[in-house]
Amino acid sequence: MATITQAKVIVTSPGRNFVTLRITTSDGVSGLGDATLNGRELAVASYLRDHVVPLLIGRDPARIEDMWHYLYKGAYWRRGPVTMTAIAAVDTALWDIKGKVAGMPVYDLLGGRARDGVLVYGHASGSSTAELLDDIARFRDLGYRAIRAQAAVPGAPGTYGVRHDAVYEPAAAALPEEQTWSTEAYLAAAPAYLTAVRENFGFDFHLLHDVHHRLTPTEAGHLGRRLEDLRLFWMEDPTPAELQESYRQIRQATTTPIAVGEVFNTIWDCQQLITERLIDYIRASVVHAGGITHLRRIFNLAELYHVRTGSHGATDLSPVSLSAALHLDSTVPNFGIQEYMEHDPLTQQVFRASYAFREGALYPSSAPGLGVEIDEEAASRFPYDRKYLPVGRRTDGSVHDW
Ligand code: CS2
Ligand code: MG
Repeated sequence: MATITQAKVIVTSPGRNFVTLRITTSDGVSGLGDATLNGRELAVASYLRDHVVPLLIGRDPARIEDMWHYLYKGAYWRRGPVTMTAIAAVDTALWDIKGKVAGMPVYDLLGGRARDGVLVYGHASGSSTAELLDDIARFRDLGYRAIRAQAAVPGAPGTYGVRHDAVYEPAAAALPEEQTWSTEAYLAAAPAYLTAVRENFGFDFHLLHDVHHRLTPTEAGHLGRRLEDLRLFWMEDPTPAELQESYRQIRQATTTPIAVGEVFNTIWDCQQLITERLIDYIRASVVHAGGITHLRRIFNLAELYHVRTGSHGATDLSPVSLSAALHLDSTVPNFGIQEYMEHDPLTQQVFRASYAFREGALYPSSAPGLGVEIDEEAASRFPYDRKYLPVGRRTDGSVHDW
């Protein structure tokens, strides 16, 4: 029986910070897991390096399910983004190893593909409606069949999701940038620019929008109702979801589809949202929701309640977790859509992924395992560079949800 002989935490910053776990077995097979938690990367690196890695050495890499429960229940302290991102990295690396040992892509270990291409969405944005419309046209020219639209809001310079460089990266400051938020300004602007998108491009592509946790349930219900004629694919994170039952009010107010969950890290964060059908899409991701093993449980629960998948896939989720996401997305019957932000060219120098983009979809690698590698020599050339996500403040100066 092979055993785990090494587990190495690789912290690198090619374009942005990433944490990657490489597990190697006595058979010389190694697997990768993404352990990146934007703005708190070193917390996960330490959780792995100082507390988990000593537990892995000598254990059987084939016993993925046992390992998951050993790390989840064995820690005593449960749930939370740091713990579940660390467990996710171990879990994903073990699936990568299992695929390599079996000589099969991970999607075949998960029951085989239900679809070839994984529908993805791009991210159009603009500092004005005109800029947004130009960006929408660009993504349509690139072949995207689903596009998220975000534009700046006059009076709220900290509006979420407006790209200022080639790659969108919100964690750009050495200390948290404090961004002003105005719900009134946003509720005046967003319906107008989203309407302009439909008026200029019609309805032959999926249009998505991310509210980014900023509204009350009442405000979110009002916005959803105003957007109904635009036939959004989804309205994302309309209100913070710690109070899962607050989504009942949004659900009662509007038929605009609702997506939530990129900040979730266990099935218990979304159990009520799913079983009461308060949402249409669950956004939990491989890297932050306990790995392939746990995310598959969330997706299987969601299937029973007609909730589809829509995993998070911003550039702060590495090519390792995107590769893993595509393998899982390929197999689940209730797949909805996969978020895709092309990584920085520097990131692509360090991570060698073999998924391919074609006609608005991503195609996972058919190589054994996940089909992604990290060039550790290249990674060593990009030392960690602490960055923080912004902090939101209302116009009266009080802290708001960013
Ligand atoms: C966003 C993310 O992709 C999304 O839907 O919510 O850009 C999110 O803000 C970042 O991943 C946070 O690190
Ligand atoms: Mg989001």
